[in-house]
Amino acid sequence: MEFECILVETKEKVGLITLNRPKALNALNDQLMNELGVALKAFEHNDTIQCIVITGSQKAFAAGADIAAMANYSFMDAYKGDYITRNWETIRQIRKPVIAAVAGYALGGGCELAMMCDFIIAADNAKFGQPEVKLGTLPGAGGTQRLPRAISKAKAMDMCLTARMMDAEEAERAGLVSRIVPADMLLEEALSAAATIASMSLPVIMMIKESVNRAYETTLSEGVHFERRLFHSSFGTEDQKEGMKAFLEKRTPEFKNQ
Ligand code: CO8
Repeated sequence: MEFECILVETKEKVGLITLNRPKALNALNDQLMNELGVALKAFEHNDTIQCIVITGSQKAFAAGADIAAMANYSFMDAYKGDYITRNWETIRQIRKPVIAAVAGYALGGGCELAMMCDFIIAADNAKFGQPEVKLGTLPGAGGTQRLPRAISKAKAMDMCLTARMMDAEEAERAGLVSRIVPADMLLEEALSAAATIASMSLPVIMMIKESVNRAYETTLSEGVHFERRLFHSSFGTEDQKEGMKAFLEKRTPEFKNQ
């Protein structure tokens, strides 16, 4: 498939998706969301790829859903149409790790897209916000649900009700982003983190992702039980044998994803 709204590259074991509608600050329209879904699924099914990075431009990761596209929607357009469901949750179905590398604006659906990734690395110029209230609507892709889990109810309410933006420093303090890097180092840093992840055992990476995500869906005791079973099952992999043997032999492990 030819892409027009995103750029797709591979860097050894890392798949890189760059949102690319610069004139609209990467506003997330139907076409972009279609292409994003196709690219994500292609990386998911590509045996060479072990980690995915989604990024935007220096000015904007994404300034939200495309306001021009939805401005005249009726309730029925919104409720029955597939714009609203188009690949917005696809990213949650990807079992390989997905890193959001965010510079500039991550607003509305852009902030929600970043939060759907497994973690966010922010450039020092990043700005996060849920400004939908200013448009007479509210976050529709998980903003009111994922923000409180990520940064507390108080800050989530503040951001969603006042539409104020959070800069990178505050986002890191609040736990929304895992690290901040200088804007011109963002991609390098994100690709390096992705390459580190991609050097590990893919089945184990997938188990870790599944287990951490389970923490948001279940009780502590059920979550620990789930983790314990995955821990047990890791002993059925060749990679666990190789990882522990390599440690004892003081060498770098060679994982085979088996
Ligand atoms: N949609 C469409 N076009 C946009 C968007 C957007 N979200 N954001 C920016 N643009 C366009 C502008 O219209 C402008 O186009 P043009 O040059 O043709 O006039 C171009 O991008 C550049 O934008 P600005 O001139 O405004 O640039 P500034 O640097 O002055 O301002 C801002 C940058 C602050 C980011 C500003 O553009 C802005 O406030 N944008 C809107 C942010 C916003 O409100 N986002 C939330 C959108 S609603 C949403 O995301 C709901 C998600 C629900 C998902 C539901 C799934 C189920």
